[in-house]
Amino acid sequence: MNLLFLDGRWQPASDAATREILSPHDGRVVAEVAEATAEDAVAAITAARRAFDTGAWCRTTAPERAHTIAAIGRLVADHREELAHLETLDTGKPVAESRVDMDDIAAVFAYFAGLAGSEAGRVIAAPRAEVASRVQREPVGVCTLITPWNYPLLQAAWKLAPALAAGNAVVLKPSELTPLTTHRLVELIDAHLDLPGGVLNLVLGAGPVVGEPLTTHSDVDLVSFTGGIATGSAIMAKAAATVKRVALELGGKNPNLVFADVDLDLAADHALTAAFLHAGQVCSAGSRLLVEASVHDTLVERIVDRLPEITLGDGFVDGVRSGPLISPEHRAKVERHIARAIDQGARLVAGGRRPDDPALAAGCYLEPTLFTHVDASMTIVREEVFGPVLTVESFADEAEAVDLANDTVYGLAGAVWTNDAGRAERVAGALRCGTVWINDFHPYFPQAEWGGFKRSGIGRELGIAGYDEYTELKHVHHTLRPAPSGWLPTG
Ligand code: TXE
Repeated sequence: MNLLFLDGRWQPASDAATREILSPHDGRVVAEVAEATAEDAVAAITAARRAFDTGAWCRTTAPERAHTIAAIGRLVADHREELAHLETLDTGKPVAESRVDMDDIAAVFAYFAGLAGSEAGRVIAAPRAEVASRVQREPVGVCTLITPWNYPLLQAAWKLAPALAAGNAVVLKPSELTPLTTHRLVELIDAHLDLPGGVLNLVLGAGPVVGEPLTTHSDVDLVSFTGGIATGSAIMAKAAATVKRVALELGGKNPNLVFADVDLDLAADHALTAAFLHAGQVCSAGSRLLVEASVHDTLVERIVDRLPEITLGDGFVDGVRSGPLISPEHRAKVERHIARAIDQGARLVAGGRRPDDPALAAGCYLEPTLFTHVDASMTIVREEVFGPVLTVESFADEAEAVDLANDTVYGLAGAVWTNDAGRAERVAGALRCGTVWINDFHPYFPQAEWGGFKRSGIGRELGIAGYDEYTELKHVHHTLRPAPSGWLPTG
């Protein structure tokens, strides 16, 4: 595991440095990986540039590329158990969830394989006779793909599948906290498939070190990043100097609106999943529950009643519902959020502390936490916590529900629970976010675009737009019977 993949070859970091990967469950070292230098990142970019410019991949036919992308999906399916095991080792999430991730990843590659094979451009109705005009899609060039630690291989797949399908050369950089599955996938691709050297490069290392060339080097055409808003906006600023294309997914502060007419048991069940799945380390986590005032107390009670069902523990143990947070630093940040919420007057109804279980003492665990009596002036309601923390507010009517929901700089996702179809559609239309669930929370599939309004990001992943992100449009105007331009006198 302790090698980088540069220009089709496995090699150590140029200064031979390595990094220990720690289990968030118990802090033990689970792997040692190469820690790239900035020079390694430049070498990866240079290899990708050469691979792109010599055309070994980008000038293959779309069906040929589709064949390779589909084969990557099958590799993931064939190695599902091994990859799921690594993902749980790295992230601490229950292995059942890691298996679902692997199934989703295989589906993502299958989807983009299909899309690549069917992309044929567009014939234009030209305004002049004897002109054949078409608009075609071409790859952008060298793409750097920077991914976070919460869904490591899934996020990599969302970027890698469309980028390769469209014919780009890529440099993939997983989070330094969770590189294991991405590393393994690149190994599998290298061992089983015939990608030309330099088309796919893997750089492991610290964001600020290797991230600098990945986001500023003049040979990079596009940066696709998923992560925090601070890092994302800094990347955008850096990429601006060389006018790179940027695609950013920067998380959310996602509202989950519950009206009084719904089955409250069902709403409670989904509110818990929305907020606490993967310890709340989900960009679309339903971290703000907005409840119609008449059922606020009842819904809060039902949620509190079911909190003990969220069994914390080792992701490899059957029956465990939630793992730890990703790192001691991240848990400390979530704990600071909790302390500040209490200072600012929020009422702590449940959780807010580390579990007593001595078996979990070495891990980054935190109890599922519930706050009521919060409002939009509080940091806990405004900032992305990215941990197991749910806040509950109440609203009087539909207009107030929408106002509260939209009162955020984020706009990734949101949900509305009601049995009134008209209201459901009105609210779905009024929410300023990239995904709205009606009477559900969290489902996604590769056919539908994913991404944020407002500061949740720029661009889309998945769906047709997720493929288009990695393409340039070219208009080809073909005059079939060339004649003088008409600007200069003829004859
Ligand atoms: O993310 P970073 P962090 C949010 C969440 C979390 C916060 C901070 O709120 O609390 O972000 O998490 C790489 N140039 N999300 O600090 O820094 C880094 O190596 C180039 C939301 O872990 O954004 C990693 O590969 N790259 C989110 C990736 O950026 C740099 C998922 C993400 O790290 C870099 C994760 C730099 N200067 C956190 N600095 C979501 N949208 O789902 C770091 N990186």
